[in-house]
Amino acid sequence: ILNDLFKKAAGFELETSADRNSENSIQLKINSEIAKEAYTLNVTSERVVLEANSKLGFVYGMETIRQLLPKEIESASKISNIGWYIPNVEISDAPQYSYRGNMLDVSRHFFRKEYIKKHIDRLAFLKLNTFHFHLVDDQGWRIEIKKYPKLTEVGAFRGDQEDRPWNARTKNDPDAKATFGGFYTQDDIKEIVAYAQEKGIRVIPEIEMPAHVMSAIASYPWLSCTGEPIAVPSGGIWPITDIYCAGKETTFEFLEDVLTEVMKLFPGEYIHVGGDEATKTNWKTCPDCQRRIKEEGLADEDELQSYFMKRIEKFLNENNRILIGWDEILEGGLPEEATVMSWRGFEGGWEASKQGHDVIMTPTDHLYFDYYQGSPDNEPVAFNAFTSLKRVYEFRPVLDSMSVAQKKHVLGGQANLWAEYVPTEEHSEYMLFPRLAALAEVVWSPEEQLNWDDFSVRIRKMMERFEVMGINYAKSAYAVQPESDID
Ligand code: NAG
Repeated sequence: ILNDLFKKAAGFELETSADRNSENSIQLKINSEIAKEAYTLNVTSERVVLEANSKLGFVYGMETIRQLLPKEIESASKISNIGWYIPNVEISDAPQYSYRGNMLDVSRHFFRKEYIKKHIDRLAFLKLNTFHFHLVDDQGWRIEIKKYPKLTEVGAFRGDQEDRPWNARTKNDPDAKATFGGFYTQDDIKEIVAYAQEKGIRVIPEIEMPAHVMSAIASYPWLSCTGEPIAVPSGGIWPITDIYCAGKETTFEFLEDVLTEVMKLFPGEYIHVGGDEATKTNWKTCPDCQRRIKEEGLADEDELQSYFMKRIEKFLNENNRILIGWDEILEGGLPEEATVMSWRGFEGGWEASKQGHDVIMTPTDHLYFDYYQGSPDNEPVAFNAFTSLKRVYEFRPVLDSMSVAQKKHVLGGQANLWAEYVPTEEHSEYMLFPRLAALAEVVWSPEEQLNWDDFSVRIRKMMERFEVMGINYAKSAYAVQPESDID
């Protein structure tokens, strides 16, 4: 990490040596008494000593050294007249929560592999540890699946005919009109996952089901109840009634094939399978779905979704993976080992943890970064709701009303950037920064140390560094902070 930075910014590399007494050096020591992920950093006028007991501990310590160095370390300008000093400090540090994440929706708008890698660097910079890759949604299927080539031949591209805000990019580029989209080849995915691993970031793929899958049904209409052809839609369409058929066996064969390829590409324990916002209108009239309900002795369509998710969970568990789903998977009964991502407030997380399930908190009120960060009068068009920097900072993963056992099940928090209104990579930076820094602090630091007044001063310094890093952060995060009139 540091070598790369020095090479780019200063034009020299650090020398490595086994000499323990050398001055003006950065010493790395393995210390078996230090907890996993923790590190200590001791900077005196003689030397810098970083101690840890795991790769992650060293990575976090390095990122701290990086942040203590002058901000010019972030530029690629080969500056020669800078003294690369860092302040004398004594730090003993470790994360509070084991899950510190960010989700990027690359379906509503596609972001290139190069940008994804850049984004992963920035997550590492903030000591976040999880990148949730939302690869499937109505507006685009973004991952190559060899057995089903149409998923990306057809499902990764959409025609944008209507004049809607989320069409901003294609509107400005008429040539892109008919073919807006893109996807990651399996080689791209391997490259991204390997890159992330190197930086201490795990990647969790999300393969949505049973709804939010119009891109898949457009590619293979036999996946739906009616089998009728549909097109990949351009914008958000609610309620989401296009849904995989839960009655036909072919749906499950398809999903198991897809997940088999996905699991080969993503070695981590978690696979996210969505589960949100499934309107079951089609299931109500589909003879296959109704037959399934009868045969399985299910009470209604909610229990049919639960049957669906449980079947997928069984398959994932057989492959030693853990299922994550949005909090709707509580309805009709949770799969046995599922981890729940609580987005419609904290309630789903409260309930799931009560039932003994692990939980990741990602409530709309604090962590939806597709919402406005300031007054809509001064901000580019966004989803019509509000998540100010301060609101992000006020997020706490656990609730006072939770028992000790429930609190233990809360793994951490995650900010979600849905991309209906995020047509470009630059715009995604705008929505993510500086808000992501607020989340990073909240999930890393002990609660008693969190202090908005203090953060609000330090974040200005951080924004100066974002500037050097070339991030298109929201400068308005400071100009406007009304505790909004928007709900
Ligand atoms: C929800 C949808 C998501 C959408 C977003 C907009 C979840 C789990 N589902 O309606 O597809 O993009 O909110 O804020 O958030």
